[in-house]
Amino acid sequence: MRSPLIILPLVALLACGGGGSDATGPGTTGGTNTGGNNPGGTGAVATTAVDMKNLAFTPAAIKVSSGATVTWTNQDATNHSVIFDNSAVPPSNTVAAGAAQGLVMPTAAGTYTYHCGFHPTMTGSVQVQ
Ligand SMILES: [Cu+2]
Repeated sequence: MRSPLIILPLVALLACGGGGSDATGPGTTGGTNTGGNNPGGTGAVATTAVDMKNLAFTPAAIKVSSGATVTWTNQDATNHSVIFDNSAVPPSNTVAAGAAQGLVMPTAAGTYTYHCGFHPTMTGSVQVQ
């Protein structure tokens, strides 16, 4: 008569414990966010076109395929540039008002951050998948 009462709590404990540890198992190596299904990501937009507008990169965070060419278009009335923090991507020339420039992204997966050489507060990132 007592055995069903003992078994039920055990089943509940096993179900909770198993689910929790499985969910946190992968992705413990840290480093840059290269996960394809990371829910805590930056909300990167899948596009190869970025506007320089109102002293900001829009969208600020994008994701592209390996080796893609990303084009920045200056919609402002002042000069901008695109300087990647990783030297794997050569810096852009000065992008004059109304002009555009494309840069070839690396083939290695990772998130590459950049800023404007004229306006250090202008920052963005490209996630290469
Ligand atoms: Cu700028």
